[in-house]
Amino acid sequence: MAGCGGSDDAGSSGGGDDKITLGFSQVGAESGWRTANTKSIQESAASAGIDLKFSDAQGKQENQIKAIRSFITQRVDVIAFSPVVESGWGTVLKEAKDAGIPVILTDRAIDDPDTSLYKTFIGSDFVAEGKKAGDWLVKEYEGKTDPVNIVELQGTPGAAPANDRKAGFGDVIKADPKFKVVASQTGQFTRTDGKAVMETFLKSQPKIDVLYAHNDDMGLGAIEAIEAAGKKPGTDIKIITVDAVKDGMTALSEGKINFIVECSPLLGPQLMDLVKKVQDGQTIPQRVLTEETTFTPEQAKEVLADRKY
Ligand code: GYE
Repeated sequence: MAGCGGSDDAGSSGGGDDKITLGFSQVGAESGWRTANTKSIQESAASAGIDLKFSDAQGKQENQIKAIRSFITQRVDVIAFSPVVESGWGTVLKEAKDAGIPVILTDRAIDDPDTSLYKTFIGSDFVAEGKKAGDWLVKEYEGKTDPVNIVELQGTPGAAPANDRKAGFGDVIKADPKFKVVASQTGQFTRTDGKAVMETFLKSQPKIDVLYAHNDDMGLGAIEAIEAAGKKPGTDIKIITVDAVKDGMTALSEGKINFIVECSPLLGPQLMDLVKKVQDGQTIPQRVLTEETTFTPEQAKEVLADRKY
């Protein structure tokens, strides 16, 4: 198993000490958000005195399923994971349940209707994030009647934040027919793909007014493509992204991005708290929502110096 980052006293769970062992399966390292999320989880496990077995799935569901099975075999106390896609978790989570190991969903949801497969889901409301992006756009073009051509860079296909950010945004803009999503494709939440797909959009679309990218990294990649095409990001093409990581906030403060919807990756402290409560047999809420805001370029300038990630 590709485990690293935790302590190396493998197999100690259930042994002499009363340290909680947490098996955590991470999506990968696709974005600035993910890197900050991993750091938050590793640091807060260390300071909470939790023995973390960390596994990086490199973007593959099959690796996550393998990691979860390995955590079950190792008899960890609690399993937490950030599901790369929404579907296909029933079998392995049933195995964890049968083994009596509680599971916590972190960051991303699953679509299984059986909520007894996990104790809680901690993370953002991605539909609300998409709506905030749409609300900004509606305001920005208030009173105007000309068509607004939008291109969309979607996250990983099948991932909750990709599905929900698309849905929330679409829900808001459909109220006004001047808004047209003329092209929408996945950029896999990465800078490289964001850039490559934006290049094809720029070639195939005669007029692009707005780019909506499901995360900062794809938006940052797209900015490179826009500049290479001799256009000014933020002016010739307005850009909305989600996350608010430092690189995104920097581009926002420079006017290259126009609006960012925040999605906080700092889930570690709350997760460790929930792990302790679950281990303790306490009842915890089925859903723990992350608190988030939005940023304009002016607001980005104010907070940029203190932005930790
Ligand atoms: O927005 C994106 C990352 O699941 C909320 O995954 C997370 C998303 C985040 O790759 O940058």
